Amino acid sequence: MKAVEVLQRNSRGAFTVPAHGLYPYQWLWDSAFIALGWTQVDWERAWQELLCLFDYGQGPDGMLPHIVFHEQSRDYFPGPDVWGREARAQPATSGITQPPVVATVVRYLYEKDPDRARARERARYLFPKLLAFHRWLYHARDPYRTGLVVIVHPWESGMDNSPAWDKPLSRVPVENLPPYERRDVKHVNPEERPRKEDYDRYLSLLYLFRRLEYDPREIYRQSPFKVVDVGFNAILQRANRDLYALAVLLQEDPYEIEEWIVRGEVGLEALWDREAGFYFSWDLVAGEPIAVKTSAGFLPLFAGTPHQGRASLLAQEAERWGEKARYLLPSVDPTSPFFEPRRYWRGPVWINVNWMVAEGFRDYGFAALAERLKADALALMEREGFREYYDPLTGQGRGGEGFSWSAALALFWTR
Ligand code: 9WN
Repeated sequence: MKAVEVLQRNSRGAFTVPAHGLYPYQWLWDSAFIALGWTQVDWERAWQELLCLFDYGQGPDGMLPHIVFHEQSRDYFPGPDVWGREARAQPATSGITQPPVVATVVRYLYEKDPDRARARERARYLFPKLLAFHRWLYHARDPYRTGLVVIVHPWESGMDNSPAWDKPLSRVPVENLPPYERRDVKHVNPEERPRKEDYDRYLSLLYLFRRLEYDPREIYRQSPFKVVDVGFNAILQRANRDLYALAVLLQEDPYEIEEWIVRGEVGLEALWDREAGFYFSWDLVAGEPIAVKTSAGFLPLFAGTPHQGRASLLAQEAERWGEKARYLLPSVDPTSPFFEPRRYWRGPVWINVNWMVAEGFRDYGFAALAERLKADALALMEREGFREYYDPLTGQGRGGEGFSWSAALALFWTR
């Protein structure tokens, strides 16, 4: 199937499901990448994807949920009944968020849409909503104004079962859960998905947040999983820069955003581990760095915060990963004991990560490496189709098929 056909098949009017069957709703960061793909087919449809996300998903406090449950579906668990937020809004949503890449995408749409009147109108409409989302992130997740926000659930990282979450997640007490039936393993080989132990803890966190009635202050206080994710914060830092640029272009006051950028840069660079020569996430509950090398550690390049010396060390690190893995960029250091080439976020290549990291390397002048990340991503998709992820050793496609953000980024990257 062609990339554009994948998007058309997964389109549900004004939003796009990440994969038919496996993921039957609208996801936050998926929609942002997907909108980039739609720009190559239909600019109006690209804007609709984002309008739909904000109009139906955003809460009155500015929060953007990781899932908007537009339709009823028995294909996915946990659904709206488990989250228990139907009374708050229709359509119902989840009660946690996801990496805030959306401001970066809105900036791109605003700058490149050939219909200037539409671009201005839509960007003006979305700007206060983006601002409200970023404000919510700081209020809810950085109450002590450190410049970095925490995630309270592995799903918020978008890199759900990254080995970086193993230790912090192991501290989450498993509740006496109501019996549940996973649907993901009906669509995908269980060896390519998280384990039952992980799901029990994902759900235990969900039920805790539900009992706390999704009150952000209580969630921040009581969540046993509280992590400063380097990937999430790097994406936020980049998004702040793009939001700042939008503010200037739209003649809005950029002062508040500037403050986030200044503090975010200091915070992000404090996640650099000098001994390892790499960026690590931080476990706020244990008060220690999470010394596991994952692809999230390259994302500060996308944020533009490292100085050239650190960027060079990251380039050398990527080259080392590339000696071991046929295809860049594995989600976990392929020389580490955590590396599992087939399982979800524990080794496979993900197209969206390749795109963000390649943008970063290109901006820092590592053109050959950026090209390799792109060429590898395109080769994988050419060979195996638009899969959710790929084995970095063999190139074999894994997880969902007809995956929207892979198709979208293939279109966008070859524009
Ligand atoms: C939970 C939709 C989402 C992506 C995430 C990816 C996966 C969901 C799941 O699918 O997560 O949000 O049920 O496995 O990890 O990054 O947004 O494509």
